[in-house]
Amino acid sequence: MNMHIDQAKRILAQNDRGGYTVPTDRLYPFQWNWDSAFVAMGFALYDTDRAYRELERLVEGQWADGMIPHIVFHAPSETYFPGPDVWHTKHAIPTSGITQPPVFAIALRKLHEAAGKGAEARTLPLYEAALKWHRWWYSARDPDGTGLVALLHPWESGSDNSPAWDIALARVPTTTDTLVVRKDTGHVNADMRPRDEDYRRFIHLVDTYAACGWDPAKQWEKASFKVAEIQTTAILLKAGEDLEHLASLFDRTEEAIEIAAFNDRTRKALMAQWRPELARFVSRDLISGEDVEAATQAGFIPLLSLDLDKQVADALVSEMKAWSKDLKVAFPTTKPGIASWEPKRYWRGPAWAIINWLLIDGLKRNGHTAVAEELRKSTLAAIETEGFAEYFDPVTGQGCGGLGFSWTAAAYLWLE
Ligand code: 2M8
Repeated sequence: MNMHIDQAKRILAQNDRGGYTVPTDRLYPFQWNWDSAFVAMGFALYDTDRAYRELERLVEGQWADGMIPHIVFHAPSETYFPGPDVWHTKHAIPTSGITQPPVFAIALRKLHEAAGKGAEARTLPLYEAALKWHRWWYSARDPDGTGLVALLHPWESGSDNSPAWDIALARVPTTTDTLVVRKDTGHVNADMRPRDEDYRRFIHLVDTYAACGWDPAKQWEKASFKVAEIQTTAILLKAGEDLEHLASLFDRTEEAIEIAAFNDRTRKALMAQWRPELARFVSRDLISGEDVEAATQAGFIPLLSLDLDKQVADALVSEMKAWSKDLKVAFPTTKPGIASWEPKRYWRGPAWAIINWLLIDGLKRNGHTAVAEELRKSTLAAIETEGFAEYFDPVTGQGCGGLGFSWTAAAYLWLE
């Protein structure tokens, strides 16, 4: 018996706060959106009831307009900033006012399949919640019908301080109405976290949207950060495929047609973001109208939801290999050696188990099984050596950030 499996399950149990799982104690004391979707997939392997609970508790935070917030503040905690008082949202259970990558429907399909006979009654309400959320993405975050969805805050990407945001975020003022009192740097080394200036801009955006009363149309108009983002869009498309599958399974024919139309539009739009000269896909800054050319992991995530021509897939894979050369742990979230690369600073270089998970699925989908297998083994080895850290320094392999981390545990269970 592999003892790491037991440890992974123990971490998920320790981070349980009553049907939902915190990412890690103290540093992240609430329920996070995409963390919970990954965690649900982990639970689906051995406890489907608990896996459903995870998604059901997340949906308690869903807004009337369909958005599922990035944080649900089920119970108070003083160990995190910004807490509910900063967001000024109006939902019965306090939540943040922004969202996160829609991994939810990917998890739901896996869970439905794992639960087997009789699962439909429990899956259906969650399917409906997911459909409402996908409709929200297309209406609130792609009002012009381009097929790519936009983020109005770097936190929505899940890759908070990625170099992908450097140009767009520099336009956001550092002034805030809210006093910025960081708690994260009391839990982990400040060198591993976003900078103070990033936090001031993050909070400026929160203040701006709170002043819009969290109305999507007003936010769209006032946003000084607006990026049509490929990592999120690629995840939305994969989730859309899984949602379409569930709709057909449940004989929801009209909904299946509606979702298929979303997916078709997005598939074409995503493909149009391929840049052969960079051997990557790129996001688009909707304020400047320019491509986001920063070299980050996001450029490879479309592998997850596109069936690429061999030539394109081969080019992506050889670029991925070039980035991983000489690293102890793949896959780096920023291209090693470039000016913005910082191997210990959060989303500016480190390797993350959940990103590897998405890439592994994408590599397999596109026929690169040997590379997928290599990445799977290196992810497991990193965890077995260093423990269930939030992320890993790709040069030294050191586990960094928070420890006893839920999504790293879920990734281990899934990839093992
Ligand atoms: C990190 O983000 C939060 C804000 O949402 C933070 O730094 O305070 C990111 O790694 C994000 O992707 C993740 O969902 C969250 C909880 O693990 O932490």
